[in-house]
Formats: sequence, C-alpha cells, structure tokens
Amino acid sequence: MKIAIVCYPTYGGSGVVATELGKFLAKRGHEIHFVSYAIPSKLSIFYDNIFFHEVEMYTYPLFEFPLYSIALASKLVDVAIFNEIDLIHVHYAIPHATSAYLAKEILKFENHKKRIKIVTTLHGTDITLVGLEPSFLKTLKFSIEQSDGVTAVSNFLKEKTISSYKIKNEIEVIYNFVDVNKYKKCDSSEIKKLKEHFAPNNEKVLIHTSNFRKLKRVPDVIKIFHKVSEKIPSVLILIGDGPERSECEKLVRELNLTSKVMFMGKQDSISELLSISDIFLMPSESESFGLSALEAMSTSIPVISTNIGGLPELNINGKTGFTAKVGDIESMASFTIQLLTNEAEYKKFSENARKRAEEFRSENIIPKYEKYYEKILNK
Ligand code: GMT
Repeated sequence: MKIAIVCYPTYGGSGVVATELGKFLAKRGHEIHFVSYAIPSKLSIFYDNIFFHEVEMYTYPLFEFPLYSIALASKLVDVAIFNEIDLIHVHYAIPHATSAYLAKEILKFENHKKRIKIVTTLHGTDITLVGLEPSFLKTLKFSIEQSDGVTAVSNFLKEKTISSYKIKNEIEVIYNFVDVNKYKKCDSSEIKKLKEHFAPNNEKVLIHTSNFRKLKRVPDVIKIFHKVSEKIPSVLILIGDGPERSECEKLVRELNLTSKVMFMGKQDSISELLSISDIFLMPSESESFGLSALEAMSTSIPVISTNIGGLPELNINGKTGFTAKVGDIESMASFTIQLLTNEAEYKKFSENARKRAEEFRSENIIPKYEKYYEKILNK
C-alpha cells in the first residue's frame, strides 16, 4: 500500500504513535509518506520506504494567523497525485481530518484517477478538549463523519466521541502499542552507572513524563512524591516540558525538594531512564489511553495513575499498579509507599505490568491497522 500519514511532529503521543506505525509499516513493505510542518522527532535517521513532505507555509502581511489547514490540504493533493497514494491516515483530528477531506474533494474535482480513502485516528484532546470548543465542533464532527474510516485509541474515547459529537460512523478501537524490545528492563553496566548517578544512595526512583500541560497535573506528581519522600528515601525524575514547568519548579523549591527532584526537559530516548525507575506516576485529569504509562509498564514498572478516561483499560487496579480518583494525592502516595515497602508485592506487580504491556506489543496491534486499511480500501 502507499500511505500518506499526517501527524504533529512534536513530542505528543499522537505523533509518536503515527511515526512508529509508519516505521513498522515501511518495514513490512508499504510505502509511507509523512506529511507535516516538520520532520517527526522520532524519524531522525534514514529509513527505507519512508518519505517526508514538508508543508510549506506562505506568509503574507494580511494573514495574521497562519493558514496551515489549507497549506496541508494542497500538499496532500500533490503528494497523492505524484506518489499514487491509496490512503491518507490522519492522526489527531484537528485540523488534519478537515484538510484530508478538502484534499479528497480537490482530487475528485481534478479527476484524479484513484479514489483515495481517508482514515482518521482520534487520540485524545482532539475529542475531549479542543474539539468541544464551539469554534471547532461543527467542522470537526463533519470532518470525522466524512472520513472513510475512524479509529480511536480506547473504548473510552470511542464512547466519548459518540456521546459528545453524535457521530454516526462506526469507530474501530485500536489501542496504542509499544516496542517491547526497546522498552525492557535492562541492567547493563551503563544502566547501573546511570542509577548510581540519579540515586547514589540506592534511593527509590519515581518517574513521570509528559508535556506539562495543565491536564497532566504535574503538581500532583510533586505532591505525591513529597509524601512518599517523607517515608522512603527517594528521588523524582521529571521528563518533558510545557506550559506548567515553571510552576512545578516553583513548587519544588517551596517544598524544599530541589535536591531530590530532577527536571530533565525533553528527552529523545527515555528507555534508559525508565530502566532505573521503580514507580511511574500519571495523575492526569484526562487521558484517552496513556502511552507513556504503557512504555513504563513494558519496562516492568508498576503505574500509579488516576482512574479516568482510558487509563483503566490499560492499568489494572491492584494488579499492574493502582488507580485513584483525580486529585486523590493521599491515596496515590500511600499506594506508592505500599508497593515500595513490600518487595514480594512489588515484584508481582512489576511482572504483571510487563505481561500486560506485552498484550499491546507492536506486532499484536499494528496488523490491526493494516487489516483496517484493507477493509476501508475494499469498501
Ligand atoms: O496528551 C498528550 O500527551 C498528547 C496527545 C496527543 O494526541 O498528541 O496524546 C493523546 O494521544 C496518545 C496516543 O494515542 C494517548 O496515549 C494519550 O492518552 C492522549 N492524551 C490525552 O488524552 C490527554
């Protein structure tokens, strides 16, 4: 198949899923064309069968706001014609599903010989937050309904899309996936050195990774850690960056935790840091699946998370970790302490986390996309 993949190129979960999906499909012999305003961050080296097309932005004094959706549609038309694309797969509905719809209409108008199909994958805030804004809602609903196929990354997100937008299309749930060979506990000498660096006195290591948006509730991570560190010698590694970072740094100073909390900023590869960690914290107030929790579980790390959105579809309460209500810092701290002070229980949870993550291994999930493409192309 010749597939155009549209995604955000930055560190968000949807971009990671799109890029890893494209790389995997390319290895299976499909021709993959990524279309975005910058090269996806996980695509930094050469891969056979993968091409990148940058959406060029034209600026003009009248255009106070960049006209990305139109530029993307025009680029998709060119990519489709000159590469004989069969299917456009857009990740994150806004504005990608709208641009893809426009591109398809232009191709029809131009009498392009191929009837290109569009698959839209809903990831999270495109549905739960941004899409609900009155300035987007109607266009988003229309664009999703005009897609030939729609997938969502959890049952929660599927139900939320149906109830919030009254979408009539069938929505296929295809969960996030993980490379279980890359995200695997490793105790090489380099990893041991890394552990000594972050936890020189064999402290327990708590870890969180996100884009520091409000909905990730990173201050809760710090407050949970504060309670844990009062009982157990421990350190906290925070990976990622975003709008809430300065507030979080301030909170760490106020709580006198600067010697125990490391702000690592954006990191290209986190598998090494996961390998030295004991507990992954995800206290989000909205999460359609929780890709970074899956990566942690694949590294045999139990997850302490909230019980909202699609998180309970991944993190099984009392088995692979614990879940609690949004904002219940007390419970999340005591669950963490419980696991870190009971070696046998920790070992069981750690094994369960890995086993659970293996159900979401790339080899299990990605063929579902391939099958779905075939179904849509034969529709
Ligand atoms: O919230 C983010 O980190 C980014 C966001 C996105 O769409 O880029 O992530 C969403 O997609 C991920 C991959 O499908 C999911 O695992 C995340 O749960 C989801 N984030 C939210 O729902 C907040």
